[in-house]
Amino acid sequence: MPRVEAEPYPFDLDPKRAALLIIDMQRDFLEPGGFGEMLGNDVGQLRHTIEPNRRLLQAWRKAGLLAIHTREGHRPDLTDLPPAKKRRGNSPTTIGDAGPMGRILVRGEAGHDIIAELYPAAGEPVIDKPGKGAFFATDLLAILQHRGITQLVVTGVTTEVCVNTTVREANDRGFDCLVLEDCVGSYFPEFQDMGLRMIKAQGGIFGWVGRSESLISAIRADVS
Ligand code: TIU
Repeated sequence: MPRVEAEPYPFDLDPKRAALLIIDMQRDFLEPGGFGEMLGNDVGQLRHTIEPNRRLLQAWRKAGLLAIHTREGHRPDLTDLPPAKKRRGNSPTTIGDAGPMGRILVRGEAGHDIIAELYPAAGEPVIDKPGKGAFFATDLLAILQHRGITQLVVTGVTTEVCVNTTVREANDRGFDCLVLEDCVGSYFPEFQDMGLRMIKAQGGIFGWVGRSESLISAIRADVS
């Protein structure tokens, strides 16, 4: 079993039981004019995550392993949008309103889609989620169970919001999560740091934290 350098101690990857879960690498969070910017954030802060994710996804696919993508967003009629989420932020523009990449955080709009660099390949499940966690109101758990997945390598944005929420949900459902620090990003450097420390503290209370280079060398060594 490939051993991946990680904190608080090495992560033993079982490739047959592992999936890469890429959280919300959508134009709405990474490009100007979308949901991230609407919330008052500098979206440029997240762009350093694109290249390491691209390299990892390429190596992961080459090893024949399962990759799953998620997207945060809502139905065009907004029936799955909690009124509290619509109101939150007190912004003049909110979810469902028109923006330069289409209606903000609405399924089917340009801004809701995954960035070109990490676009899902045929056969890779895409999970549309209305919340921050990828397990809430989705079929992710069923998909993972049907494939016998017990380990998740988690990447994407943002570290302290959708990545952390998903890792906590996964942990309570019995999954081992390895979060890759160079492949997750936050609009706030201090939240990036704390978001990762919260996962690996107390003996790995929610999971492990590692880096993509270590995982890529472990999977390459395993397939060669
Ligand atoms: N605002 C923020 O940091 N994140 C989100 O709203 N969604 C995700 O993290 N995907």
